[in-house]
Amino acid sequence: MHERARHFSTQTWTGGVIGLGYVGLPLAVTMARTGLSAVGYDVSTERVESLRRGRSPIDDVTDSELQWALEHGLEVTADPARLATTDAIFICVPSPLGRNREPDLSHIRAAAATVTDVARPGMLVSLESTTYPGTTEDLIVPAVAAAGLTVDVDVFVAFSPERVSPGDKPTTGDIPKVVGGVTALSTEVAAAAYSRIVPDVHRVSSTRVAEMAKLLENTYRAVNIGLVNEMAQLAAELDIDIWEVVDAAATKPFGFQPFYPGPGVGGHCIPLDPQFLSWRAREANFATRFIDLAEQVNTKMPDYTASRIADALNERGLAVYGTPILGVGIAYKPNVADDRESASLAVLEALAKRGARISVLDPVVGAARIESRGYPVIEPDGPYDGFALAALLTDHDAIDLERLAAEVPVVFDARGAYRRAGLARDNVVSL
Ligand code: SAJ
Repeated sequence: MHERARHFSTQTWTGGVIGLGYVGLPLAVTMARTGLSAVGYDVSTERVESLRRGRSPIDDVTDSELQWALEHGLEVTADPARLATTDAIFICVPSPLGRNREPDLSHIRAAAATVTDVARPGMLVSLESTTYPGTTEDLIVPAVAAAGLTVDVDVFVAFSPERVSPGDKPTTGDIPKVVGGVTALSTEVAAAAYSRIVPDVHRVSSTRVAEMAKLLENTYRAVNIGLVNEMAQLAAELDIDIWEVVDAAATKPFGFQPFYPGPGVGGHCIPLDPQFLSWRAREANFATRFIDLAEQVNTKMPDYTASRIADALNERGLAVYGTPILGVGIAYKPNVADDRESASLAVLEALAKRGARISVLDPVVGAARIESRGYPVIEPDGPYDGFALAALLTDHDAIDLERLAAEVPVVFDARGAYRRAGLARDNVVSL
């Protein structure tokens, strides 16, 4: 084993994390929990101040877990120079899409510039942000070269995709990690470091393989969600219950993974990550038809959902225009407070455009965020009267389905929640 790999494998070292969001903060806390030291750096001084006070900005790290880490080797700072004291730097910054759906690597570039300022001999630098194949070679290798360091001589460079699924367990420390270095030796050193943080490291031969593996994981989800969303529309035409169909198919113990229809695909991963691949493919004059078709189907789901809600009103002699509708759940998926890229909001916008009078109930996202989106707030304990229809768009566990169906004349269930809960109500219409 190379001396540097042995160092990461056997010694107590300090890991630096750039970006203390839903990926970086769990990683920094996990390092402290495994007995390593960690320096977490974020450009946001208010985020750093809040963290220093033991206030976690993300659901997957509790305040007490953060406080424990702060007392056991985690330092949080807004001073990038502190990263110069670390042995390894893990870049966990956002990688959004730009206005024309092209990769926006501005955060990764800024982190690379920080690496140039603080990198020193012996360091490992690992990029975790989701991006197109080739990014680590294009941006991180030049950054360490600009610091006068040479890969495999005095610095090691790798890519290791994050696999955090907000709101779902297991957490960072329990999920296998793919690790690919720019060279075999960088892979060995990176694998040695990550083996101290996660139980299961899967080595691959290059950063490009690791970058593409992440995109395949999420493209797989986007395409299969698109497939079941198209099946849902076909099933509705054939007057077949798609939820019953999926449950039946899911009894097959092999060769089938259930995906479920919904009002569309939200969050900051599934709608965006496949676009990194299709963007890179276009550069290679390659058409990624599955990605593009899935995106077409998924981005049309909010309008389709709104039209199905309009049908449900119409069948009861009601127009959308002027009708009070209760939007239930604006988070992008159940049991998270995040409403970024939420399809639920797109459905409500489509209904509001048709003149519906929308109010919103979302006990997880909370009143302030609902109001910031311009909707009147309905408190979790109600009352829910005065609405002609409730549109159940994100089915948080905290939502009282029975009360909703008892107090609102019609519930449009876009998530199959009533069926899953075994609640048969004749005033519930499903997607
Ligand atoms: N959705 C459906 N039908 C489904 C599954 C999901 O409509 O059958 C919708 C959800 O409601 C949500 C969107 O798709 O709006 C994305 O859902 P998601 O479950 O993929 O949740 P994310 O984006 O928070 O997390 C995903 C991770 N999820 C899982 O593996 C279950 C994983 O793909 C990545 O680790 C993560 O994105 C990421 O950070 O890339």
